[in-house]
This record gives sequence, C-alpha cells and structure tokens, in this order.
Amino acid sequence: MSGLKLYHYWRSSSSWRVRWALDLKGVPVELVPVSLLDGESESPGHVARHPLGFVPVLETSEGLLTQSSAIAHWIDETFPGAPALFPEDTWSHCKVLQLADIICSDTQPVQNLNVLQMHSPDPARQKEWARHFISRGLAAYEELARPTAGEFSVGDSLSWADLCLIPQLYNAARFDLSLSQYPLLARIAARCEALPSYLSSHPSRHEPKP
Ligand SMILES: N[C@@H](CCC(=O)N[C@@H](CS)C(=O)NCC(=O)O)C(=O)O
Repeated sequence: MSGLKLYHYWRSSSSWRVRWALDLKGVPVELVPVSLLDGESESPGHVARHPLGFVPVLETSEGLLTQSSAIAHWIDETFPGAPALFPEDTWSHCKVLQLADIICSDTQPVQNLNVLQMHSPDPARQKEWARHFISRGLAAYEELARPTAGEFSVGDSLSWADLCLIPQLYNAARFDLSLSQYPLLARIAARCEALPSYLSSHPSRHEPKP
C-alpha cells in the first residue's frame, strides 16, 4: 500500500507518535505540514479533514483517520509483523493501552495549546497549568509502569506506550519540568533515544527551515 499522507505539525507530540509508528514499521508516507500557530489548522481545508482542526490526520486509500491511537491500531493491523506496536497477548496489549491513555487521554489534552490559551493569555500561568497536569500524568505513568516495565514500558519491546510517553517527555522539557522525579521514565527515555526511529521522527528533524 502506498499513497499515505500524514498531516502533522513538527512540534506536536501527537503527530510525533504517529511519525514514529510509521517510521518504526518502515511505512512510506508523505508528510504534509499543517501549522498550529498561524491559523492554518483552523482553515476550512484542514477543518474539513478534522472537525477540531487538530493534527495528526492520516489520509489513506480508505479515507481519513484522526486520533493517534486509532491511527496506531490501523498501522499495526494494516502492516502486520515485527516490529509490532501492540503485543499479541491481550493483557499486555491492554497494559500498553492503559499507559498510552494516561498520556493521550489524561495528560496531553489538558496541556494542549487551545486549552492553555483558554486558561490564560499569560505564558507564566499557562506554564504553571501545564507543569501541574504533566507532572501528575508522568507520576501516574511511572507508578503504573513499575510492574510492567522491562527494557521499555511494557516488557522488553518498544510499544505504542513508549511512542506516547517519549513525546510527552519532550513536552515536559518544553515546560522546564525535570525528569529527576521519574527514574523509570528517564531510564526508558535513554533506551528510546538510541533508536534510529526515535531520531528520524524527532521534531528537530521536521522543523521547517526558515
Ligand atoms: N487525541 C488526539 C489529540 C490531537 C491533538 O491534541 N493535537 C494537537 C497537537 S499535539 C493539536 O492539534 N492542537 C491544536 C490546538 O491546540 O489548537 C490524538 O491523539 O491525535
């Protein structure tokens, strides 16, 4: 299958999850940048792709797909085989989802740009809000991952949980939140940072050139 297009923004953590999943599976994709800062994501063209004006959006031959977790499932099932984003065993699969949802449902959405802007126009108050919710989310992840982690968040294989965690750690750093309180997350991050798919999907590789 070819002809996939990913509408993304270089610094969006949700976009990074999907860039990483595609890269890890070796799936060719055309990356189409959509700026979150200059109104492009709110344009009629993009809102037609995603009613909330968010990224990522994956365009496939079957149609458009939003929501990074749905996209991850689609990728894993459409391109089966190693490396898998989700373990085959049901319990481990659900443990991956549990951790991923701590990030995708309970942490990233409350520090999203539109929430910060609605909270306050003051960057200092935005930062305080983001740090509060990110630190709670990461503490919960650390606790929940303690019994499941091996080399990575669930066992010894990289999974969708790690692909959600690491971009959230990047967001944490943007808000000057230290990882010192999360030794397990720091250890998983160090392993991930050595992976070629981490490097090629990293925001710094996709930052538009001036
Ligand atoms: N639940 C969505 C979240 C998507 C999302 O929040 N995207 C952010 C960027 S990371 C966005 O487009 N934000 C635009 C805004 O806040 O206005 C997913 O997992 O794909």
